[in-house]
Amino acid sequence: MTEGQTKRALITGITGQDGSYLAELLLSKGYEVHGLIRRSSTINTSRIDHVYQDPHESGARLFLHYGDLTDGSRLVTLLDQIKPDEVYNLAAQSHVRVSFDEPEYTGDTTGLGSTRLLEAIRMTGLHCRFYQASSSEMFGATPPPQNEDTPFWPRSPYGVAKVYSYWITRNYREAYGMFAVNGILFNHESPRRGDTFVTRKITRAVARIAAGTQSELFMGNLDAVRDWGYAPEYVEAMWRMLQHDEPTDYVVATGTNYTVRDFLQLSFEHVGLDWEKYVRFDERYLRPTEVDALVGSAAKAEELLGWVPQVLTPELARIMVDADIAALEAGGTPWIDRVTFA
Ligand code: NDP
Ligand code: GDR
Repeated sequence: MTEGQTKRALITGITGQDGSYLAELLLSKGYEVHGLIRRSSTINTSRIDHVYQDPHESGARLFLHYGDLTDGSRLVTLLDQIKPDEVYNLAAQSHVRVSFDEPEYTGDTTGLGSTRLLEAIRMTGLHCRFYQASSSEMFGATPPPQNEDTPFWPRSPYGVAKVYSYWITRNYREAYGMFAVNGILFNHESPRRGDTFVTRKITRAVARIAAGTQSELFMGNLDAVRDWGYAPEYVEAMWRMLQHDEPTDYVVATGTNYTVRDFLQLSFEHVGLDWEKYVRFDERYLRPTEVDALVGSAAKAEELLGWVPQVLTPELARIMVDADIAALEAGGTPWIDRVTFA
């Protein structure tokens, strides 16, 4: 593309946590943004409704298209129609616990889905840049700190599928000279985090317990250690990776570590409650193989991209609890957190 032209991006997974923030970031930078959405019997765009524009309006820059990572021919027709400059592959069956229940489906979307998208780019002859949402779950049982050189030892069908996607992305870079990069992101959370991930499950419960509408919270392994960052900052790192001169892979993390128990304490104490009075154990939330500790080193992202995390886990817990209280107070009115991208 030539200087001064509007850049065009395609985001798979635009209805998810990261996709919604990334869409806002790119819109704020003047991009035309295209998102892949799945057909469902109920509308599933609540995270992006506040930025949606009627395509009939002049100046609309956000466009949604039906498609699915399991449907390779659709990816070809879409890419041919949109001709994006940048493709962000964020779509996945992203829940680790669920991947043990649905290993084959997880492999199909979280693994093979990336090949379908890369192959669609190759078949359409586009010279676009490609971002793959790789994960710290690929490191699995390899002890922290983890960086770009740490060996993978995935511990779930999800982690295994992400390792496959990581390598196919590198292979297309090496085989076809594509600008294809892996962002190896550690856990990142926000008020838009899916309800069944541990942080959001905790902060929603805290808001309800504080309001007197819930009395207990059932949890699994409280000893797991994670490196929890703030999602709006992590989508900025994704974008910076595709603006860099050379395609390479990066770890994105805060470098700090907290247990699930710590996150419980941080969240409950923000509303003046003692978590131990409310939390109960339920083995259904355990995983057949657990990832004990993930703590990343993002030195390369800092050096090459100038990316440094600002919001660390204690502040993140407060942001999420406050947002869940605000959402409860809004009653049935749709509520979404607002972020400002510089
Ligand atoms: P979410 O689960 O919030 O969003 C996943 C998105 O993928 C949704 O938009 C979902 O659509 C879409 N999707 C799922 N299956 C398909 C499919 N077969 N075809 C098309 N779209 C599909 O994930 P996050 O936003 O948290 O994460 C974004 C990506 O980053 C994921 O790939 C995840 O695995 C990865 N990742 C996330 C980390 C995190 O801490 N959040 C850390 C490292 C990696 P729908 O709304 O219809 O369900
Ligand atoms: P994770 O996130 O598996 O790290 O994957 P999740 O929040 O689901 O679990 C984190 C840790 O908390 C423990 N845990 C529980 N987890 C859930 N969901 N529910 C519980 O009740 C519970 N009790 C304890 C888990 O055992 C685990 O150790 C996330 C996803 O976003 C992936 O897509 C992403 O790749 C990784 O982060 C990095």
